[in-house]
Amino acid sequence: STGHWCYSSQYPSCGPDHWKDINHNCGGDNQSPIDIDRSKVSRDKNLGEIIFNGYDKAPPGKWKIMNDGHTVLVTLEGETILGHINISGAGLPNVFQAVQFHFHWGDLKQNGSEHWIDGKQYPMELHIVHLNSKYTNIAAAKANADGLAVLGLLFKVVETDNTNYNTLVAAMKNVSLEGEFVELASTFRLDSLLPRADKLSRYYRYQGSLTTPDCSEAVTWTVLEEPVNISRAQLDIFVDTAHFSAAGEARQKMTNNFRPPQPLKSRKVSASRD
Ligand code: B30
Ligand code: ZN
Repeated sequence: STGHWCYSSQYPSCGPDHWKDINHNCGGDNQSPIDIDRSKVSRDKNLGEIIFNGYDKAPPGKWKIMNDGHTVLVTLEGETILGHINISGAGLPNVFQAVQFHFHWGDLKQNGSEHWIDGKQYPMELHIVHLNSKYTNIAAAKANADGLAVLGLLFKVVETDNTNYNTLVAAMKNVSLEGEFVELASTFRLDSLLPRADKLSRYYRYQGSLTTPDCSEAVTWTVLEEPVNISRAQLDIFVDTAHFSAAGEARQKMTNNFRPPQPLKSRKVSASRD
């Protein structure tokens, strides 16, 4: 079972150090996230361009944003959506359908990415979760090493707002407590959340896991080298608005909802061509 897991910013007694006691998977040899040591990655010529399908238009219909008590996530699933937004290429064994995206962040003083590069943690990380189209749901996909492809995007703080994030930032206040959900004011092009189009061909690839319990080792990870720009003011809205706690509970800010880097063990990290 996934029992009663948490981040140590909520309760130290159920934080990442304890996850392996709650779910055996979390102590496995293929866990995520990792610190990507660029001096040790090997270039793999099979890692071509990521083919983004449906990322370039705002789909009809609605997207739901929710606070699930450990992150804020937007679900992309739904009759009109599933099958229209997907990724392929990039050495992936199939077409992978986008099902949801969510964030991991720190606090006013602490960076909050899950993946690190060369010993450096970034302020925030976006995960766009994709399901191998040969499986019909995440539960089935989780049981297989080729089940999921997660695209990880690191953030960098810059002076000016990234206005492509305005819809999300504005919605945070409506999902400040666990269990709250609303429809977003509008859908948008998913590629508007990414770095510039000419920066998408450089990425790192390795085989890993979900970064939360049950820590299923079912994820082909793609971590883009180029960070997404966001302003401090926008990042602070993530840090200040969301709570781990539900209505009627003692308020606990949702901060530092990241798992620290896990041992690489015998795995290899590959880099795409430029
Ligand atoms: S991650 O991208 O490795 N951080 C799940 C998907 C991606 C990642 C972690 C977990 C996932 O689907 N978990 C099972 C379903 N979740 C709901 C959710 O989507 O995120 C239930 C749960 O975890 O208890 Cu909150
Ligand atoms: Zn995640």
